[in-house]
Amino acid sequence: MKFAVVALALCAVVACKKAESTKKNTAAPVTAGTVAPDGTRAIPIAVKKVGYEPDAITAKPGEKLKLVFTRVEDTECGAQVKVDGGKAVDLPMNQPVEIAVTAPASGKLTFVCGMDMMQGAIIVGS
Ligand SMILES: [Cu+2]
Repeated sequence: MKFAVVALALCAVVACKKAESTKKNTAAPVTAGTVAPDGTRAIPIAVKKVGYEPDAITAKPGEKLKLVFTRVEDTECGAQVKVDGGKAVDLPMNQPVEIAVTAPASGKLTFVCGMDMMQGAIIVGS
């Protein structure tokens, strides 16, 4: 129990720092990725202590995406990810975990850590 409280406190500190740096990252959203023959775009996302890299990804309305999360740094915070308010998915260390999503018609689709602290978003542009 005590450990959980400490982990949560650490997580809050990281999330706080992250909130500041997110503003910078959002200015240059990632448009890259590998497009499969069926049109699905795979986007590698590294899960680090400071958050998701990239944490802002632009997509076309309704675009089919495959988010490939890889937890590369051992952080309690990044051990699980929830995409678009879905259920928490475990992210083992250094093991890519693919999550298929469809970009919304407009606005954004967010992904967060198991504790709703680290955040990233798929941002729909034209
Ligand atoms: Cu967290």
